[in-house]
Amino acid sequence: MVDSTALRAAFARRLSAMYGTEVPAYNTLVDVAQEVNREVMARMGAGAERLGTIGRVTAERHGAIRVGTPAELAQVARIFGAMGMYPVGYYDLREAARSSVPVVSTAFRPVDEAELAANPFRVFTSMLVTGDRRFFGEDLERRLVAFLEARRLFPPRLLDLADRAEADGGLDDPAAAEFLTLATQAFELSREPVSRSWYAELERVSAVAADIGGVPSTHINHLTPRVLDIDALYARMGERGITMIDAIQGPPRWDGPDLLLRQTSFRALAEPRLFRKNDGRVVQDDLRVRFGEVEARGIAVTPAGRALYDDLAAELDETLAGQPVTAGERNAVAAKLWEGRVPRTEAELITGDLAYFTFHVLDPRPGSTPPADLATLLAEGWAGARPIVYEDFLPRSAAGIFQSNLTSDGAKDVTRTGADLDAEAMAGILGRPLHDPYELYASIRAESLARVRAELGLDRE
Ligand code: OOG
Ligand code: NI
Repeated sequence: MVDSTALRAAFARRLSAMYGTEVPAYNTLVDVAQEVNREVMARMGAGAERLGTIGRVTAERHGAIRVGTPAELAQVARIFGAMGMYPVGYYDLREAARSSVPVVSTAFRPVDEAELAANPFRVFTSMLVTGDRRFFGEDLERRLVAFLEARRLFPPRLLDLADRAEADGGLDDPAAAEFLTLATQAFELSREPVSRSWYAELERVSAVAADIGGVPSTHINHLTPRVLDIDALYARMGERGITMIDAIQGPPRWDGPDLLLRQTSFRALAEPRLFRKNDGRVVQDDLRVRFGEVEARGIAVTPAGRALYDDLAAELDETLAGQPVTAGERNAVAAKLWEGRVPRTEAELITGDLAYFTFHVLDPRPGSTPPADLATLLAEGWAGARPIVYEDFLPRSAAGIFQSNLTSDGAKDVTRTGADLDAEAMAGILGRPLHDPYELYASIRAESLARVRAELGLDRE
């Protein structure tokens, strides 16, 4: 029996091998990330593994896919469900992006502490909102929906195997091999010709809409390795001849704890695709939609920590509004802001309830009575704390990633009203609960605290 954890780990490896053949620059990114990770390990020793073992970090990837309809999204949920990946969080990129990104998104990922430690593979998944009048007029929506409803992204056999795997907790060897082959194939770049006029019509509205609804299949849009020092990686990619976008998104580099998520990417590469012209002739041209991205993950923050982060990001924007600054200058201003407002130690993040940690007993001292409150347990060395890794995404960075790879701004008619589509509606489409990331982190923290209290006998009368 190949269980859901093994299926997920194998799928991440298969996808990585496939994407490396399709987008060779991805392999360079993975090589450089691993080189940097080895150096950080050598420099920092055990400290380098504070946010995950080197085994986890080396295998760690996130992917991104984009689908067109609620029915397609529900199918994606079944395929990932087979691999122990569940929808977490709701991101509305229609609002977050300056240009035309008509999608709402979630991320499929493991939710338990042990599953995350075994393999945290996650896939950022976006769905086109065809009913949003700011992007699609009635006539275009009708033709778009007809096109999307006529295509089949996932073969019925793949969905059957997925359902079986989810019901039984895994698949036998031959079924697992078949499932992995079909699942990987479903995300390959298709060689089927694309209608040139249809693609172009959608592209005038949004390059993202064309990438999703202009073609008869879906594909993995990027696959992102994790690196322990993203600034070192950024510098080195330039030396390897790969031009990155001009910034690292997310929190600045500063000399306090790493929080949330920092990401950077290289621009989408021109890939050859076949187009069918209106006269029926098939020609080769290229499209720039797929890119490479890399990320450094920090500590998960609480709602209060997140509000602080959002405030600082807004303040940074205000401070720099209208000033042309380099990425380095921007980082320097941001780091200063952070130094004034974000605690510099993990202990203060805990007492200020700004970030999530798990707790474990360090020194049970049989015979003596432990203090009842967490702060004293930590201060007196009874218990220790370990940071919980941020497993999710940032809407602002996601919008930035979409944006930096659009070939045109598209057209968003802000005088029209958008379609209502909130987290609850998304859960309905998925046909399963949409997890709240904060609740997941809080419950991992609460479980660890309950273990500490039990071990120290604090719950006894
Ligand atoms: C997804 C962009 C979001 C991230 O890392 O924030 C994303 C996409 O381009 O489809 O992957
Ligand atoms: Ni990404």
